[in-house]
Order: sequence, then C-alpha cells, then structure tokens
Amino acid sequence: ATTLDGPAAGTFPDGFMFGAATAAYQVEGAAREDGRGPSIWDTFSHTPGKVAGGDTGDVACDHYHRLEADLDLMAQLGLDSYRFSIAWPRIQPTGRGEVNQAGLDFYRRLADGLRQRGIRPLATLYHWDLPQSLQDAGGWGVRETAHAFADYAGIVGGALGDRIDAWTTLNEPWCSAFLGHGSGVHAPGVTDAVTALRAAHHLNLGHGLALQALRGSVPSGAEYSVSLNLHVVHPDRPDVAEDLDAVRRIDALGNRIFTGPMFAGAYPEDLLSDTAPLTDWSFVHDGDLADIHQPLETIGINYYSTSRVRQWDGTGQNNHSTGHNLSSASPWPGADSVQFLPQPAPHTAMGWNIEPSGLYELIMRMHRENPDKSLLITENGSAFDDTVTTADGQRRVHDPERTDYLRRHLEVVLQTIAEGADVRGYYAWSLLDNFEWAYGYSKRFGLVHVDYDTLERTPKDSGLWYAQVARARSLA
Ligand code: PNW
Repeated sequence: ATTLDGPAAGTFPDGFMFGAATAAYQVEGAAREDGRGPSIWDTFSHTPGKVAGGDTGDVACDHYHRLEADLDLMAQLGLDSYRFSIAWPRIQPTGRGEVNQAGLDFYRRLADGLRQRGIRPLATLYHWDLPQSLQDAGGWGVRETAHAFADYAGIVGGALGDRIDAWTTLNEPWCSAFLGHGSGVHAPGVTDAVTALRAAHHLNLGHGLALQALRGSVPSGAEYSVSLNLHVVHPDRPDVAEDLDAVRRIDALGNRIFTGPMFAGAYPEDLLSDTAPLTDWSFVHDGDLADIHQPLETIGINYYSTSRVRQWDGTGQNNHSTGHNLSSASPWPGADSVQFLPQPAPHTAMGWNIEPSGLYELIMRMHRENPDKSLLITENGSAFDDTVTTADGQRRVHDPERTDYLRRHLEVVLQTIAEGADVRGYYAWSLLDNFEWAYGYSKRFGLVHVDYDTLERTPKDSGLWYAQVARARSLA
C-alpha cells in the first residue's frame, strides 16, 4: 500500500540517481590503440555474417577520443551518475599477467572527469568483451577464466578504487552464457547447450571471486552490484499446467540460475533436474557455491520487455525467440518443449513489446525476495527509427515514442518506491546511439543521436526531456 510518509506523488526521493549507461565495446572505438588487445567481440564482428551490415566496434562512437566532449554532454543532460564498463582487454591485453597502464589511465580520466562534474561513476567490470586469448584457452567454458577475472578485478580495484565507489561485476551473465554459447548470436558464437551451462556457472564463480578481489583492493564503503537481465515470463494459458511449467523452466534458466547461487548460495533443484539429461553439473566444485554467495549491497535490474510462453505442440518449427530470433539454435538448454509466442503491439524497433508493468513485477519480486538489498535499474530503454531534421540551422530529433517509453517506466519506478521498494537509481539505456551487438548500428537506443559519418552528437527530444526530469526530480 502507498505510505503517507513516502515521497510526494510524482517526486523522486532525495539521493535518487538519474543516470545513463553505455558499454565499452559499444561506444569506445579505438580498438587497436594504446595497447588494447583483441576481445571476442572484435573477432566476432570481423567474422562475415555475424553482425548486421558487417558493422564492427572499431570506431563505434569514438568515445575513447571524444571523452571530454562526452563528459560535457553528460553534464548538460544533468546526469547524477554514469554507468560505463571497463574493457578488460585494455587493462590486460591477453587477459592475464602484465598490466597496460594506458588502459587504466583512460578510465582514471573518465572517473575524474565525472567526479569533477558531480557525476557519480558506476563501473561494470565485464560487459561481454572477453580478451580473445582467454577464449582461445576455453573462455567462460573453463573455470580458469573465473580466476583470471578475479585477478583483473583486483588490478582494477587497486588502481581505481580511490575514485570509484560503485562497482558492478558482470553485465547480464544470461546473455554471455546463453546468447554467447547457446544460440550463438553473440560472441564467441558457440552453439552448445552444455558449454552454455558451464559458462553460466563459471560466470557465477567469476562474479563471486571478483567481489572478493574488489573488497580486498577497494577502500571500504564502496557499493557492489551485479546487473541481471531478469526475464518476466507469462503463461499463454494461465489455467494450463504445461504452460505454467514452461514459465517455471524459463524462470529457472533465465533468472534463478543466477539469483540462486549469487543471493542464496544454491542452484535451484528444478534447474538441476530439468537439465539432468544434458549434464550432471560436475563442473560445480566443492566450495564454489560459498565463493559465489558473497555479501552484495545491490541488485542491478536491466529491463526491456516481457515474454509469453506455452508448451510447444511439436508441429512446425519451434520459436525460441526472446527478441533475438537470429539463430535457429536455442538459448534455452533443455527447454526445447517451450515455445515463445509473439507479443501484441506496441513494439520497439527491436520487435520487443512495450510493457511497463513487467518492470513493476520485476522490481517488486526482487524487493520481496531480497529485502536486505537495494535495487538499481541499471538499464531500461528503447530503440526507434529516429530521423534528424534541421530547422533554422538547428538539428533536432523528434522521438516522442522514446520519451513516452521512459516516462511510463519511470512512473513504475515511482510506484514501486511508494510501495516500499528500495530503488536507488535509474539508468537510461543508452547515453548514445551505439553498436547494438548483432544488430550493429542499425538500432538506435540513445538519448543522444550519433551521426556515424561525422560522429556528431545531437541530444534527442527524449534526452532533453530526461534532463528536465533529472533537474526537477519529478515527472510532473
Ligand atoms: C542489453 N535478450 O542486451 C545489453 O546490456 C546492452 O548492451 C544492449 O545494448 C541492450 O540490452 C539493448 O539490447 C540485451 O535477448 C540483449 O533478452 C539481449 C536480451 C536482453 C538484453
């Protein structure tokens, strides 16, 4: 129930952070500069047929060279916080050993530039750009990668912990494990169900070991989180047991495979039995669950859309789509009996349905299940086919659908806060139009438009609206 002493209707609580997010490979460019080594996304994007239009992150938004201007842009938008990721291959070009000072220097300049402008840095250690040398040694399919990740975390924490006090270990390990190793639509492009499950476990282990390394290297008082793209899954026929079981299976593979070990110290029993025909999970060693289940202040929620599932009737071709229907291989190991159904309009340019109530469900569920943790919406946003117009020499991007998307999701955030959820901030995805993974530059999520010929930035109408909200701290 709404409390009377809660924030005034329509007003965000003091200290609530309005932010925007990016990821290193999606914006930085400068892929071969200052000692950066190759990552699995360099390899993948340079492999013909993997990314729409043959696009790569070689240049991207050239953020690496335009850091000062982009920092000024963030200040202009009135951001309280900026969520970015650190490129592991800039810090350790081969993923192990020797540290590349120039890489650390870039993120030191970024963190200092943010702080000088009163913008709090939130650093993600891993947003999908695994050093290629580690992939050559087995990648997330092998446990050594989790240990290498912890070493990297300790290096970064030691070098930057004096100026960054909010840290996220992994971004969306579901995507790394299952789009990277199940459907293969993301790097490294593997399509093997067991490797995908092994990767999920080694990502969990990497999260726990990295947290321990960060706590050992960053001054106390910092806040730690993980960003999960939790799935909101509804049954097609709520009164049919098989459809409810389909929801349970996807909840296990999409959500509880991470929240179980990370927040409760165990893999769900139903996940182990659902996947028993594929693997006995002997890659989980004694002590791993204790290593994974570390104290954690904050859950980062990345939310875009909802899914609707039913039991597949076995005819035609099953549709494993979660909005990434680019491969016939499934990102859901052992769930071949589950069918994903098309969702009703409205949709974004990704084909994802717009459903703010899904964010409500997710926040309230995480709040209920983890009353001791605070929450951050670490990503939420939408792609639309924007067009730039010029009037009186002024470039404008009219994107009312994006503003509407943001407004409706922010209304939900306010509602959950009024109902007691401890939501501390909201990060729009994304600050800039950028390299949208398998879709290349064809999908635009930015608050700020990027012209990929000139690299000119133009705040969209939605960005200007967001700046107003951040200033007023209210949606009124
Ligand atoms: C997230 N899905 O990706 C990522 O964190 C961002 O880097 C990305 O640009 C953004 O969302 C928009 O796509 C996702 O299939 C990719 O469920 C796929 C899914 C979800 C999130």
